[in-house]
Amino acid sequence: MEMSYDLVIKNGTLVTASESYKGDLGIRDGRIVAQGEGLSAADEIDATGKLVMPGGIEAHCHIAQESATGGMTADDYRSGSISAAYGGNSCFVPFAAQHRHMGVLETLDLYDSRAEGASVIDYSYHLIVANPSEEALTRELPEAFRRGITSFKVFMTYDLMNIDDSQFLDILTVAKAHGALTMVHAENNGMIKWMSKRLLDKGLTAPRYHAVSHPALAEEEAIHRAISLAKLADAALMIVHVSTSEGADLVSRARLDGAKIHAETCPQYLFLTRQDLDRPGMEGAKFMCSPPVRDEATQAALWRHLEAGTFTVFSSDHAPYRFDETGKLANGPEATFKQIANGMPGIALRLPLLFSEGVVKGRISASQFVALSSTNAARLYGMLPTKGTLAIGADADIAIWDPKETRKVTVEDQYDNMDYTPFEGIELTGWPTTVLTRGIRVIDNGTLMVEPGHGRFVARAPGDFGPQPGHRAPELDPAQNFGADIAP
Ligand code: DUC
Ligand code: ZN
Ligand code: ZN
Repeated sequence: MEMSYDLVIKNGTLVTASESYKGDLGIRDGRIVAQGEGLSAADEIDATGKLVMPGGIEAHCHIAQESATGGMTADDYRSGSISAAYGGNSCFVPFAAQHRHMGVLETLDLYDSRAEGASVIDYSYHLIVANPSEEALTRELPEAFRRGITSFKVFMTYDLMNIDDSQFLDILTVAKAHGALTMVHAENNGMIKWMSKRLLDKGLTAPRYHAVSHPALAEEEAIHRAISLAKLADAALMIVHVSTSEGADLVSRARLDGAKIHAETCPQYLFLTRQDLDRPGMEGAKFMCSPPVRDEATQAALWRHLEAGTFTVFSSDHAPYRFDETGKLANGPEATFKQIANGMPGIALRLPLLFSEGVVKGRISASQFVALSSTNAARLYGMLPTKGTLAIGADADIAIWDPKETRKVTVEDQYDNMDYTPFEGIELTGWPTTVLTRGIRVIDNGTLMVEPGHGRFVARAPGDFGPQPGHRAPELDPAQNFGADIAP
């Protein structure tokens, strides 16, 4: 019997995390049901000369989220998801941020109310845990897992958010018991506070001192400690937004040793430097994020780690605060670097930046691009094989890219609620032309095709974190030590 399809994507180059091949995709009821040649349907997309890839999964972004000091991001689930879709994403996983006075489940309810009916692409949340109370550890986190929230982030810095090492171990242990993934913002709180105070005492308050106050050593120390804690708990860990070569070296070493350590880096650490913070007046505030952007030598080292596989995921860390009194300038034009919101937008440009500088420039393959932008996030965060791949039976979450189109980035072409982009003026080759979520065109040749609410909540399964390819010390490997480690 001949299969019928709602939609066929014809004549494209299909790219997965492992290979590229010419073929057609048949889609029915929102899922990929066939791959082959000569498929046809009443509704067809001709993808001749285009790349047909799993839609991006943006796994680190801040949407409709208040900071601990109360500032709200400029993007909500409507504008954030539209901007993400224009940037080639068919799914995203923002944060649901617990603040210390809130319960975990209350936090999830709040974000449900913010996302429901608003998003144009599918979504889930990572939970941010700022108060790992007994109640949270024993009752609420297990309940969050049952609701399909299988990852959460903790902070080693920020007085209003950070947890101590033993609380970190508690969370790693609960996560391990459920197959959830702990994520960490790894910077040493004391070093940053100490540096900040000394700078402010000297009257050094401009945005450029933000970078000075977050030394690379603060990241290196915290990543080392986070890896050690994960090893002690024998738990998997994702180190988000790695910004230093020293931090990436530690991750790479830990992976070689067989620890289940994953890491992420972001476009700002590959494309911007601390010189951007030196712009006159408060302009530098546009480039403030934590951890801060570094220097050209660091950019080169992070690219090498990206090429070599140290980083499992490449995310935007979209944290949009406008350059006005609702955002960066909320504390006035004289604010010190401590009083300026940290973060920058990038949800729409993460993939074009990686494609142009990574794939077009020959640093990574198209399959590595798919792995870094979609498949690996789906695997770690419990969405494979429904999302993040072109397998039969997967959701038809697809991005069709024109690998030859060249455009210059301008703020006017952005669909977020921001009034600047830190990537203004960069010329990029390779842009998404059509993005589907569950077989429906969300973006088609520059036009938004769906209403807010097309996006649905994705209840996630436990992720797949390993095994790592590394080796154990022979003395500890039961297959090699002749039973010497087994007690008599
Ligand atoms: N951490 C993030 O992950 N994003 C924005 C700011 C921060 O500290
Ligand atoms: Zn962070
Ligand atoms: Zn972030």
